[in-house]
Amino acid sequence: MRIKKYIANSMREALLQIKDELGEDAIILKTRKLPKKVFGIAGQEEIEVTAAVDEDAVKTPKQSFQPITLSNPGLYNRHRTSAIVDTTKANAPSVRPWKPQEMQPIRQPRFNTVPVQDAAAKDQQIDELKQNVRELKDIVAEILKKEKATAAAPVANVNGFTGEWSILYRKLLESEVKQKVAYKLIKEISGTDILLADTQAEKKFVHALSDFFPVAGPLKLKKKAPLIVAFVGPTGAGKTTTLAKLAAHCCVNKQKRVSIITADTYRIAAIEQIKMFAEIVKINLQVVFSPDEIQSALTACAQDDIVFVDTAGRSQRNKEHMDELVAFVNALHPDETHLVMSATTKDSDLLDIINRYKCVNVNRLLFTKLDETVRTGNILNIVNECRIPVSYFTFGQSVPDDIELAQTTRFVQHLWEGVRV
Ligand SMILES: Nc1nc2c(ncn2[C@@H]2O[C@H](COP(=O)(O)OP(=O)(O)OP(=O)(O)O)[C@@H](O)[C@H]2O)c(=O)[nH]1
Ligand SMILES: [Mg+2]
Repeated sequence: MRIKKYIANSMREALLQIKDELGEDAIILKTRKLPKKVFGIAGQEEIEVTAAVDEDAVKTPKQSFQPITLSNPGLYNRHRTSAIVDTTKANAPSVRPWKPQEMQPIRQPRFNTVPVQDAAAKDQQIDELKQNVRELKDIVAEILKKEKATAAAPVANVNGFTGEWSILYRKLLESEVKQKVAYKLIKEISGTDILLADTQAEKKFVHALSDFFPVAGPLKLKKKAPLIVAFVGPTGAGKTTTLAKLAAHCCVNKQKRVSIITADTYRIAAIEQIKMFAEIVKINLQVVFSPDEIQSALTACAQDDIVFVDTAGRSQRNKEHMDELVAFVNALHPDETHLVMSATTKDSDLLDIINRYKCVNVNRLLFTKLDETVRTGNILNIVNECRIPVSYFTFGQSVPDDIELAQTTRFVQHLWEGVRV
């Protein structure tokens, strides 16, 4: 095999060179364009062609024409015999006058035979594909089986827990429950059985979790006076949206007499927003600018079943703002004060918020934006630490839909969301 590279200005030029040198049997191995550069400036492109030929073919190039001899007059003579050979001479070779060959009918391609051959080949290909698919299915099934077996296999002795307890323990850690909280929970819930595998571990866990995760239950209306429900919490936590969800639910779905008092006069837009909502849902709205106005606002709502009170979101680290809030809440005497916090807030900040809002006697924790996180272990950490009951979870901006009553079973579902153990 002889291999050679040719560089030419065009493919045509290169092919002519190859044909000339290597003959017609040469094969093209590779072609590529070479940019011609002059001082770094691109000029006209050249073509580099790598060709190869069998050495024998080069030595004895295939001749397309036989040398013309008398014994082999060649194509030319066959046509022009009478013109270059004197047939009158005695030693003249006998030449048959050229006659056009009998015309053969042109064979039409037998199209019907081609698909038959292709169909057989196609069938074979399809069979091969089917076989491949079957093999792939087997492989996938095998992988899934192995994964399932690994997931189901009891994990030996994780921090002293075995069997399902160890799996639960790892799930808690993965959902970002603090190690010490997870350990305490599993230890207390598993009781004396910590070294035994318990097939009912998860059920037992959910059931017993209510001791560690208190929930407030639904709003309990009062017989003789409106239930006053205040929402406090850091800026943008979702106080107004959550208030609107609950107000709309109580008014439209439960047919209760509902009023809203807003003390969020910090931003003009906030007043406009809640006014528009109250008009749409046809709820009585009172706007209060100072704690002195609270009493008359409450009197105006005296016949209602529930009064929802919105407050301005201010930084809990600003003492002046917190003092203003305390003055409002003290004038209000709410039955329920829900501290609204985003589930996306980290543990240490949640704890800081709760500590700073203690001054307004928070008696409910309300977690918003569960739709924005896949790790809700922070909620368990904080609730387990402060033991304030949880009232609601919200999981979207849609009013009144994206809210649910806090329940232990539902919370555990949120907790396992995104956990792979
Ligand atoms: N994804 C998501 N967004 C929410 C949820 N609840 C509220 N929001 C959004 O969070 C933003 C702030 O909500 P607001 O209700 O205005 O919060 P706020 O606590 O009243 O805010 P301030 O009054 O300014 O302190 C808005 O864009 C809401 O639509 C929730 O559960 N999930
Ligand atoms: Mg607000």
